[in-house]
Amino acid sequence: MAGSGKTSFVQRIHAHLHQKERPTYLVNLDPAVYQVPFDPNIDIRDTVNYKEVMKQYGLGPNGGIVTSLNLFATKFDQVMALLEQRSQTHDYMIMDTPGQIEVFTWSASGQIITETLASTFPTVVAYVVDTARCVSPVTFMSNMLYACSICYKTRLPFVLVFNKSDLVDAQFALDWLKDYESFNEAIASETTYIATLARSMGLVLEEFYTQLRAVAVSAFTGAGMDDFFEAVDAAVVEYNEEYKTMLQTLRQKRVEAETSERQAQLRRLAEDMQSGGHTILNARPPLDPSEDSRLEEESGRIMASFLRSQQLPHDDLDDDEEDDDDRHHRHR
Ligand SMILES: Nc1nc2c(ncn2[C@@H]2O[C@H](COP(=O)(O)OP(=O)(O)O)[C@@H](O)[C@H]2O)c(=O)[nH]1
Ligand SMILES: [Mg+2]
Repeated sequence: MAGSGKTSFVQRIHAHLHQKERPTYLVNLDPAVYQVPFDPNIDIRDTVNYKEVMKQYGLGPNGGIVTSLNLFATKFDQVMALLEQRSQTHDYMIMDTPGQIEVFTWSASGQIITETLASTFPTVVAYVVDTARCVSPVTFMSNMLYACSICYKTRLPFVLVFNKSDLVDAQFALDWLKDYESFNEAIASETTYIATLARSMGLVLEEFYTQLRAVAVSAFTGAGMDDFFEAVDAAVVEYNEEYKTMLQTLRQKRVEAETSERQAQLRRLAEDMQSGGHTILNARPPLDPSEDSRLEEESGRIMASFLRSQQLPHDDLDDDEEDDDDRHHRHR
């Protein structure tokens, strides 16, 4: 959620773990952020110039973020190589995401990034909510529906973080989650259509909400950080027990479906070219795996030359020689 304190929370996590002498590896995935209060080890802004992307493609702010993420996703294999290397010396790797959830969660690149991470590392989604923006039961329910949609979309273990608890005590929100009756009481006086809808949603999703791991924190004061890490540890156990196998199976199925679709397309193409009694191309068996990787290399080359032609800086991730410092000159 934009402005809920994600970036401040990442900074707090870093400070908290630093105090416990547990090194963290920080990644900024927000191309549009002006200033980051921590020093990220990997920064999307080193690879993609968001303002230039908007200018060159004639895009607005959200389109610019999605396109920047898409360009970054084409380099994500290099990021993964770095992360795998650094994971040997770092207990936690924290990704700070762009503000609007739909931009990250529902974009193709957001999905690629999340799934790629989750297929290699125990991955946990922390959904940061501004507690002050939850005090009305109707907005609270709308926030929880967002949380629910992200949980279903990513299929990853989830921690709901009620931030800014220094401004508003978040206990009411934790109570509403765990006990439908207390939520129902809070909304009882409202008779609008939307309040009735919120009541019904609460009832339908009661089971989901009571299972949800939720914590109250303050990125500002550092309150609730131990609770947060307790929730993360429990989420990691869940990842290892349930999600890992499911993600690997899903991934395998998708690869198989894509391969057979590609083969069917090639077969149809070969048949079309043979029609009319004049054979242009001999139908041949489906492509073998080596042919597949040749095509991938070719498309990688096309993408690289496309990026060059757009004069987008894109080669900053090539060098990972520096010890624990993957930062580069920023194009801003
Ligand atoms: N009082 C208070 N303010 C906070 C807290 N966390 C973030 N903020 C403020 O909320 C605003 C948005 O924070 P930011 O981290 O940029 O949010 P993001 O857009 O989700 O990354 C900033 O003005 C922060 O100073 C908190 O725990 N307490
Ligand atoms: Mg931010």
